[in-house]
Amino acid sequence: MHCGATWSNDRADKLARRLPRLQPPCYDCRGPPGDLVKLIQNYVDGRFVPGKREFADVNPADGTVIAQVTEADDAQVDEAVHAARRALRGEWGRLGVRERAARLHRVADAIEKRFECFVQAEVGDTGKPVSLASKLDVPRAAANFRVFADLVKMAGLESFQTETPDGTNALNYAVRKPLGVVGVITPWNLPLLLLTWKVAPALACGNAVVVKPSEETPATTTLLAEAMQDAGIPNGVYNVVHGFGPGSAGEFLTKHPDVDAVTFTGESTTGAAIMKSVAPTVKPVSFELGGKNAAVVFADCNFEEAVNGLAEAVFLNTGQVCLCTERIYVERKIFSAFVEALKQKAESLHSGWPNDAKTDLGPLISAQHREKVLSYYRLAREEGATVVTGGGVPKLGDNRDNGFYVQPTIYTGLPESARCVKEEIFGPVCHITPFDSEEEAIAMANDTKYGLAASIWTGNLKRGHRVAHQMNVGITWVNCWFLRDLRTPFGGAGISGIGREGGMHSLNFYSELNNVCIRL
Ligand code: NAD
Ligand code: 6OD
Repeated sequence: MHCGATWSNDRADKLARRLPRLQPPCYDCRGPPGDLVKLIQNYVDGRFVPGKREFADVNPADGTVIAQVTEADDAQVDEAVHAARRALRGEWGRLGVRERAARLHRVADAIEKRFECFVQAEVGDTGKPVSLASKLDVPRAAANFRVFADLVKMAGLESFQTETPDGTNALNYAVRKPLGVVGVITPWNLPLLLLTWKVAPALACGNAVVVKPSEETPATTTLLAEAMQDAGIPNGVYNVVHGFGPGSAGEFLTKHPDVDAVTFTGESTTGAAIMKSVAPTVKPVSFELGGKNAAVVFADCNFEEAVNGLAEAVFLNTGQVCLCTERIYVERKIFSAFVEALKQKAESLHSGWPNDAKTDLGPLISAQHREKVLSYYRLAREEGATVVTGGGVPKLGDNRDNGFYVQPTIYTGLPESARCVKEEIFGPVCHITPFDSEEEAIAMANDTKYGLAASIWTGNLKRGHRVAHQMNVGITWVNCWFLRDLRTPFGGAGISGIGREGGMHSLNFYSELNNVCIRL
């Protein structure tokens, strides 16, 4: 299985081969190499610092504890925010855009230098296949820094020469300034990719950040601190506080009066809680939230391409990508053949150890998340679904049975009102429904509160455009999935998000524009 995000797999393969192979563990924040259980610490003002309490970092492939993580209390979050504020008043605040961009390229270099270390840290925390972390997560982290470094140097701003009816002339032009201290809160599914997707443009615009990674995946966020040091990013510009959401580092950060903006990726319900937290201090927010994404497959599609593309869209990262497809609508003429072909694909996927190059499917992130996914597997049966394949836990015959694997699963036969068709499951699962007309397919695809992504599979490009324009989502793919130029807008409609990031949209969120008007 491969992922076509951003660039071709050939290029990612070449990059992976060219980069040095370092042996993990190679990051200081985990303590001396050879320790069985490492300590992942907070990173404040350029130093790794312990906290008063610790929690366990678990490897989802076999349920073992691989590290202890220090939880930041409110005093440490406060320290991190003040360190960020001081950094804005120091060297970082005085750097010109060219030098800032040069340092962001150096962050990308530092990530590439530690390529294997990042891959292993991500694989250990998430259980995702090493092939995926090497082709998608880590190359995209470096790419995020390079893209925004280049973009910010090129970014022009509006200017207007104005003449009023009474003959007064004025020149208006905008000046881009940083927002200040940005709180960044990220989820566990693509930890490094989604973190750097926000940190890179925030730093490109001259902000300082305090980041709170998911409690499930603290490692690569912490390792990034070493890349920041290597790249000459001044102390206090990048700070990491570990912990949970409510009553912990997440909530302390969003409520902090000296945090100027919050950028968040995660569940829609968490987005709603964060909106409440930031309301009293009126902070701007950017939210990338959940999805219940649809695919529409027309009978005139390239059948093999559609089956392969949707196998990837349903099962990549064990279905734990916000853009994954959980609802597939297939034109009735090809419905049975499509269901059978996708079933064969699902059954051919290898649920292996994450570090085995042949592994297609890793575990889910945690015991708790597996229980959630399995509760939907049970619910689907109660709601009357036909189980095409899967629906349970695989028997793997070794320590993986202590991990959090589930079977890739396909259902048919549910009404559109069923909870399994309406609610985000976030596992390797989809429901397939037949349709008879284009209008019916569009209506069913749009019948959701979410609005993140959709894909259309057709040999008729005119139809592709027509249907794509009617999808109520932030991104629609035609005959592909998860392929995107990073300069384009990314975000969700409905409860899938607020605002757009990507390219200039990111730069505009992470800066304050000051319109200067000069009377001529
Ligand atoms: P989550 O919302 O449970 O947690 C995300 C982060 O928010 C974590 O760091 C968590 O500790 C923190 N958090 C939780 N409650 C908080 C609170 N009250 N205040 C402050 N911080 C809080 O999400 P998750 O389970 O980590 O990730 C999966 C979800 O993320 C899915 O719904 C998925 O669709 C969504 N997601 C969306 C996108 C996107 O781009 N739209 C990308 C990835 C994931
Ligand atoms: O590719 C990206 O930039 C992005 N934000 C992807 C989101 C994936 C969700 O899990």
